[in-house]
Amino acid sequence: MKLYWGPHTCAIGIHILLEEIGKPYETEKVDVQAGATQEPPFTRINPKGKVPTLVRDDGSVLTEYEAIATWLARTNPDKGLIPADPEAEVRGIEIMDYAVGTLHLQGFGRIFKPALYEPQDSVHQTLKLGQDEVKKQGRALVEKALAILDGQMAGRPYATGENFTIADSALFYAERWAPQVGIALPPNLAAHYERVKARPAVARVREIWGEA
Ligand SMILES: N[C@@H](CCC(=O)N[C@@H](CS)C(=O)NCC(=O)O)C(=O)O
Repeated sequence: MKLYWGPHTCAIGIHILLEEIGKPYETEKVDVQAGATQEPPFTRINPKGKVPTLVRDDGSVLTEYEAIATWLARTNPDKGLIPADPEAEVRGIEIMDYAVGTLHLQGFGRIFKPALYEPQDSVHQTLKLGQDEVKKQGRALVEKALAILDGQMAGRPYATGENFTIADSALFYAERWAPQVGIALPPNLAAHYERVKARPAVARVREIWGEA
């Protein structure tokens, strides 16, 4: 099994899950910043041009954060990375999907890559929505999403209750971008971020990523 990852990316969440599971795996660093995700040889592995990308032992390729996280959790049931209780499970999916689909891709996406979110067609280009405006929209989306997630995290150490699950890995990768763009995490998320960061698996990943 091999994880393709890039510095500063959401792939850290999947890397943390691999460390939590503790089975052997390989990694390959991709220079995402330099655009290596958008060209061969990487696009021959994942034509979507994104990390995380997981190549499994049978050679099949798995993409999309939630699919990879779910597969890792389901194939390692002893690790408890998906709660057994159905209500806790769906609340975890709810948080993970909001972290990936809204907080990351709608909010931080606009801040990190505003050009991709500017109107691309001739009709809407007349709106002259500049990159600064797109970034401003991104910040508003991030602040709203963080406030909602903060409410959901009240009174619980981890996203689904007492134990670390795949939802925490997603929440953690998104939380970690907030200070990088000058947005303070609200209190419950700040505590969650520190709690996850203190896990030995996270420390090992951060060392591999050259952050520790
Ligand atoms: N929907 C994808 C999004 C993954 C994604 O946006 N990855 C970013 C890094 S956080 C990436 O690889 N960007 C490289 C690029 O767009 O070239 C998922 O959930 O895995």
